[in-house]
Amino acid sequence: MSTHTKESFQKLVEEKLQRNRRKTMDNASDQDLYYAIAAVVTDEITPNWLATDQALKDNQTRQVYYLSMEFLIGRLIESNLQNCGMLTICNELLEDLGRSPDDVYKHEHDAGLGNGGLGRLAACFLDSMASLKYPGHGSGIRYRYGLFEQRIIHGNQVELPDYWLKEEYPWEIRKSDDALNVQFGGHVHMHKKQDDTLEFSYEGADVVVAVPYDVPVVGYQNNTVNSLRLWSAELPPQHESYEPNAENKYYHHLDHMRSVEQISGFLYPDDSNYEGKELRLKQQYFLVSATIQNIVRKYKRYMETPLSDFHKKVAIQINDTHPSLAVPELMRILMDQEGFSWDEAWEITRNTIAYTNHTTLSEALEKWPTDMIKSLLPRIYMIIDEINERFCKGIWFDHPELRETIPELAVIAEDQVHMARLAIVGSFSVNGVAKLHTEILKKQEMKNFYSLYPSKFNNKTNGITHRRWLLQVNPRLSSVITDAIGPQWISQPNKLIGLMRYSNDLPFLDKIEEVKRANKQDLAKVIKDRTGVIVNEDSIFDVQIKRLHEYKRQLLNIFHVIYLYNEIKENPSLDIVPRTFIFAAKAAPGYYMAKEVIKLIHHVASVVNYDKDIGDKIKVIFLENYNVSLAEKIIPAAEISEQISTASKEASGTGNMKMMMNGALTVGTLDGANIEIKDLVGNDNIFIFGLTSDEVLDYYKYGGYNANDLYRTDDRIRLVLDQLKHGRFGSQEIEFKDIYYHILTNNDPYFVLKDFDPYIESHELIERSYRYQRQWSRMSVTNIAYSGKFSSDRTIHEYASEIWKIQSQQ
Ligand code: 26V
Repeated sequence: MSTHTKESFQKLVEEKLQRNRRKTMDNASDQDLYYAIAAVVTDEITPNWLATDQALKDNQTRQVYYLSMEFLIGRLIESNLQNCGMLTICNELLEDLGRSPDDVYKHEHDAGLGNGGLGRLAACFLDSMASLKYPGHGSGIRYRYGLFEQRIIHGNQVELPDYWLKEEYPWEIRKSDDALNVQFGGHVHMHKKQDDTLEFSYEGADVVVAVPYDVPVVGYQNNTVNSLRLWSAELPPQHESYEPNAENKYYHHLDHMRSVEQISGFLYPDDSNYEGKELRLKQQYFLVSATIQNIVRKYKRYMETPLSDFHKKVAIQINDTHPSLAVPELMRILMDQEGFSWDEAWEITRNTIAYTNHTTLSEALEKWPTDMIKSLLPRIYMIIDEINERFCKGIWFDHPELRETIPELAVIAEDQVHMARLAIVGSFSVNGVAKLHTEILKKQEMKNFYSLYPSKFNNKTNGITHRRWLLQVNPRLSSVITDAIGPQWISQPNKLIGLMRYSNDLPFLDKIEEVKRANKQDLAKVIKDRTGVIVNEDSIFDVQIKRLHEYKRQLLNIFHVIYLYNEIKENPSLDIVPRTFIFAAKAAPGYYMAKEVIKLIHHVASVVNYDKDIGDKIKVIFLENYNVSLAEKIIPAAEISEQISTASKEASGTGNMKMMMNGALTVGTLDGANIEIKDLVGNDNIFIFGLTSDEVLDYYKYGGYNANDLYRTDDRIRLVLDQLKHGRFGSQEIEFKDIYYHILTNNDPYFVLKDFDPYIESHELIERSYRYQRQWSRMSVTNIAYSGKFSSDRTIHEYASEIWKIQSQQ
């Protein structure tokens, strides 16, 4: 950890300004300062990075690799400064110089290499692994374009490419020496060897070079630096088919180059309606093949034990099914390159790989057409086919009771490879991400697999890094907490429970209220700058920020807003506690309904925000381009956290945890981790409403719900829906008939109308509670106090001891 003083730190920054930017403190721009500070931090990190790596080699340590198509790390400048112990002096220095730290740090473009929860979870896990000194590394793709940038034009979402690498990215180091080849296409040849075993070779494959870029993952003030290795796809140096003189060859060459570089070109947006796109399959194999070859190479270089002990030294966690080709790829390498028999290779593979499931939405489950895998990855297909054969035979002979279910279990069925089934069969652990989610996997979605392998299934409730999501983003609250209970909560987040002693302490509650007020003022400024709307700083800040999806039910939220609007229009003197409804969400570019909802929110906003009868009783704010950095600004100011998914659909949710930790109260369904929040804080400190997951699942199974009945019998619902149909929000040309018809003709598949009444009631209770500020603040403190459980440190300890069997390197 750094021992710098402000003066010595300033000197280093000046040196970097001079050497790297040809500037002095006097003429340096904010951007120059950003790069100079990042360079100082890099110097600080590097010796520890080398030492962490060397110690793992010296100690022959068992390690884990977290494979993920997404790492939504956001900005690193502040967290790296903080974790090296230099954030405070850096902020002070900048302020002394009359600079705003925010203006300097915002020159780091968010690394938006993820869609949402799954990618951000991977980033929180990296932070916790390093901060707890676990030997764990990330492996992902260095997409040249991250998740699209969102602009809103006349209420419509427009997507722009996110070229995050336009300026130099100071944290990465290109490691050309460690580049590896990944092969696509071609043909497989079989040869019988003298001992009658088969040998496989490939011919005519296209070779793509995987070049790693390493990003340091800095532990919190503990001298540990792990790695996030991001792979970039490039053409081999002397591309064989290229003959400089032939003109058409030149164009062919350029074409080929483009197609290779596409592999790490952009991140696919998740529209949860799974589409088997060939380029996405290429990306997945590219990640998997480069990563596994790399792990095997490293093992052979540094481990003294034979490769047959691979699974004793290596665990590979796959983040959803996206990297599940790790199963056949490890088999391929062990058999075709390292000479293991099928049984030996299978033993190693099955004991190396562990799989996390993040969704039960059947429409999101990955399946690839067999023809696509066969032509793109012929050898991998042969291996999957063999895995499937052996697996199905095993059931037939050893589990006659499951014979009937073979079509639902088979890895290959109806000309498709089912990736979740491949991942379950080829791994030693299958985990869900919250208690309810794991139960649904065991009892419903994967029940036959559960009866086959009961001991593989386990739960690991998600978590978030409290170092970023509390300590870094909410310095005011952090210092109030530290003043009350001391700084131990930073390394032991469960200590936050000590705040319960202050839940009735009036001076403490005063401070909590002051903090929230100041954070709300900060956010109000951001809102004003970005939207021009002035919000009432005394209103309830009611926040729903997450990917836009029908199951997350932003529609229910905006229906509530419309209902309130109608109530006030009906009775302009209605005494309500003012509210600011804050939304931020990206919709997948091809997801029509999601985009309609964004448009609706905007049109409601433009009616409500400028209606004289409404005044500042209600404001509707949509902040565009939701990303990690925007979340960091909104969350500290949130008072109500909207977690209103259709029960059974949200595997866990992690935004719920972030807002709870910052003192917001949850209004939510009994879904995902909301249930575990409720179990901790008790019913009095959370607003739970709506159908339970059993009720939802029963409706799906047995029917019995009729949305049209509700439309007919509930005047409030009918009014809202009719307003959509008749263009009350919008104009002649812009109406929301499609939403109207979608709900009524498809029988409201996400139960928006069914949960409308209990949701309104919950909000009425929220309003009554908010009027008693003291009581509200007590509830808020209770939420903060119990949020320690949702630190990803707890989650990572559980993964480490129960799945990975790795030790902290104390
Ligand atoms: C699917 C696809 C399909 C095709 C193209 C790209 C793509 C990208 C991502 C996905 C799956 C997304 C699944 C996901 O994000 N699940 C969320 O995981 C969170 C962390 O466990 C959890 O808190 C959320 O409840 C869950 O929705």
